[in-house]
Amino acid sequence: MMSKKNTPPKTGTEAAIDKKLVPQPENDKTEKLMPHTADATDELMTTNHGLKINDDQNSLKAGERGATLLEDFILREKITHFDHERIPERIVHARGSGAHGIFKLYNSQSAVTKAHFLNDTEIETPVFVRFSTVAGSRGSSDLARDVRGFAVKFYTQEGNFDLVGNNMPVFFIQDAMKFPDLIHAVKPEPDNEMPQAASAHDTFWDFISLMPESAHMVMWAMSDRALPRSLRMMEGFGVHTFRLINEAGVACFVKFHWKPLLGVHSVAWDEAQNISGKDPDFHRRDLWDAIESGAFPEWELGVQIVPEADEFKFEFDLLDPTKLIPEELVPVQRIGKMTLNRNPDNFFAETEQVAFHVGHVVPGIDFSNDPLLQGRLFSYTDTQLIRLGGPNFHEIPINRPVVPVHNNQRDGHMRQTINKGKVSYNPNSLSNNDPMQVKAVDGGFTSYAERIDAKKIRARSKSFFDHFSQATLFFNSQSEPEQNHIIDALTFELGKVKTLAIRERMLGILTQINATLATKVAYGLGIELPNAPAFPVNGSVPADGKQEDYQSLSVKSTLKKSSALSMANTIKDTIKSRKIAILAADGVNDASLNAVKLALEEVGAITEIIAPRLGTITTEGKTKVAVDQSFLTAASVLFDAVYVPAGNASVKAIQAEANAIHFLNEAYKHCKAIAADDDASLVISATYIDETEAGIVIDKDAKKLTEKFIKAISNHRFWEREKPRKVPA
Ligand code: HDE
Repeated sequence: MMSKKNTPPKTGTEAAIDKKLVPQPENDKTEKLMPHTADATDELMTTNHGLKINDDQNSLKAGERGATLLEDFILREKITHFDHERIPERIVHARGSGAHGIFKLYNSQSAVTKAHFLNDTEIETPVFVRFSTVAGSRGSSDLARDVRGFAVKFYTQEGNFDLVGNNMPVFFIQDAMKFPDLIHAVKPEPDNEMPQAASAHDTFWDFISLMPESAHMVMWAMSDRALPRSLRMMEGFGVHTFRLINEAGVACFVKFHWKPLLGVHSVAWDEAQNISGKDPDFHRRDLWDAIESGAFPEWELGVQIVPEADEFKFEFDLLDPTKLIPEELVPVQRIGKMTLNRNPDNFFAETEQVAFHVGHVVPGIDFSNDPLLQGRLFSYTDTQLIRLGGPNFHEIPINRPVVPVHNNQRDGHMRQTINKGKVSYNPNSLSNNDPMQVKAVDGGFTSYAERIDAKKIRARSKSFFDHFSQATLFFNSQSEPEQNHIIDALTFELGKVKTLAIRERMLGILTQINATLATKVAYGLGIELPNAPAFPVNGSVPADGKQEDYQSLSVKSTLKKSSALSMANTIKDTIKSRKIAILAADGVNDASLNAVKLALEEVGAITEIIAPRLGTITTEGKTKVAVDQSFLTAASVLFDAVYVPAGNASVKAIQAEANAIHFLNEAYKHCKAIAADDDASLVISATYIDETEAGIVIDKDAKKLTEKFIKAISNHRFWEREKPRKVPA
């Protein structure tokens, strides 16, 4: 029998058909349209032109000790390709992590939109999602204090729909004209390129302190929302108001939401800074591991629908991206579920080369006149031209729609399609006018015929001038610990600002939001609270700026609090995929270890045994148990909770291990659930842990202990423990 090695290499199409395709094909037709993946298993090594390679270890030389010959085309091909392996990183959102999945609709939305994938509950729409930070470079830490990008590409049967959103529902600026300024201000300062992936520096706060419209977003960015526990535990928002259009042509406004089924959870700032050192890939790893282990992340797609007739019913302008629609005013209807169930095969080919664009819409979805959205409609294609090197980036496998593409666009860098025939224009008679344009009734896209009758003008609507009422609403809606975290974050960030005038100006903004907030930050900064400035702030308007662009109206939100804005009100009913550290050593008690470990795993948690050294530990009952990590490689910040089982020798060893005591103290400091067998309380007494506090579970009875421990872990954190700040670690 001929071995596989002797069979000729497969053609690209053959290779594509027997591989996992991207995204999963649904039938032969889409399969042929789908990108090729390559899997070298059991294949021969060739050059890029198909020549079989005989020696991949040595370059061609003039004798064993001689110079390398220019003739070595194999070496040159390999090195040349290597020299060109990098492409420019994204100007913003450079650091990202991606995953494949599917979207399934709960019930038809045909009353409001004609988009097929939102009409037919039978359709499973493939999706590719890319999560990102905004400010840092590709290699920066996942745990920077930052907004997270939440971009979803739906590969629908009517073409690709991209929902390119963030994990915060508003934005810093109202007009696309200011975006380059915002990004220049937040990026590392251009003289010394510092600091990386951080907003805690002069240029960012200089700009922000001069832009009162950013006040609401600043509250979000300084809140724990900027420090997600996991990408799987973040909300997502389309931010802008979009339009939905139904079959009858009736439009309504819509805000898109993603609601994570695991709840919305964050880490502490001190923890985030530690994680950045211990595991800068923390979020990327968490997403990857969850998908590999079958704990597929899920979000429900939510919509807030506003009839066109209600456009002017709100205290704010629906077109203003610094405003959200409180859920108390317009409830979020959950219309479908997205499940991420497959990791990419290749980071570069998929996560790096994916090109999102707010302008990728399908019939039934349209834009509003939000001036930020309007600017984005230009930017996303433009940026791909430089990043992906030319106009054919839509042919890159991850960007291809699952439906056929036919038009008269031709040629350009790296064209993949081989268009047949002479005709590349329309109208034509030589090819029967093919490809033919499509009537609206047959699915051709038509823009919503919004009536426009206006003068050309460079100005902002006065309805955009209320800059503070929703910033105040957000702050007032937070729990006390969440408010304290915002105060701490602002004190930290402004504490890193060197220019006193910037700090003072920012305090002026904070006084407009909440007096206590401003007073506490001023105290932390050791400066006097300035008299609340009425905008425009004196001296804050650029010399050539128009006064009215910097005005702020004094508007009070009628709504005093919105419970959806606080993470304290999130779902806390699961410990699925949470990571629990079990601190053990030789002599650990079998029952005390196994009962709790099994019970936690049964409800979907992941446990790891941390011991003084790697290898195995021997239990009291003489069983050998594999150690997952030693105290050298593990860190409490990478876990959600800690358990210390009984067993005399083990307890003594853990008590004597400085790193174990530090581990527990740190978990305590970060307000995590901590449990110990009653017989392990010697360990607890060597720490700062106060056994009487919430989230500390000590029990002799393993069953009772597990019940209480599971409840405590699902609560995520016990922020009330933070106040006394007893832990110096
Ligand atoms: Fe983006 N944004 N953005 N943005 N944005 C980009 O496009 C831009 C804005 C968002 O994972 C870039 O392909 C302008 C708001 C995400 O690949 C670029 C303005 C929101 C991602 C760009 C905004 C976003 C980007 C850089 C103001 C939340 C990552 C690379 C008018 C609703 C997508 C790229 C991914 C990426 C421009 C504002 C979300 C330069 C001009 C508001 C999630 O085109």
